Amino acid sequence: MNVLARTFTVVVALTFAAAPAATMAANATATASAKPVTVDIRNFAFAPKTLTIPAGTRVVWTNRDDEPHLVVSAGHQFASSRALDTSDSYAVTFDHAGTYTYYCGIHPMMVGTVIVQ
Ligand SMILES: [Cu+2]
Repeated sequence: MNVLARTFTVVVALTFAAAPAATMAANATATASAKPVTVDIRNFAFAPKTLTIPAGTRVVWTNRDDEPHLVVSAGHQFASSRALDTSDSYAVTFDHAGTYTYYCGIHPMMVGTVIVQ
C-alpha cells in the first residue's frame, strides 16, 4: 500500500468511527436535559423557591424535614401530593409552558413557583 492509499484508509476509518460517537453524544445530551429536577423541602421552605425548567421536565419534591408537608397547586394546575413524611417524594411532569405557583397545604406560608419555558 502506498502512502496515499494508507492515508485514505485512515481518513475513511476515522469518518466511520466518528459517526457513532457523534450520535452517542447527541443522545447523552437529550438524556441529560430529560433528567428530573429536584426541589428539597427543608426548614419549612421549598429549595429552590423558584425553579425555571424547559417544558417536559419532571420535578421531584423530597421532604427533608421531620414534619409532614404537601405540594398543592395554587391554581389547581396539577394534582396535589398526599402528605409527605420525611424522605417521601412527589413528582410532577410539566409539559406546558407557564407559571405554576404552589404551597404546602399544612403550612400555607410555604410557597414556591415553577416556571416552565
Ligand atoms: Cu408544610
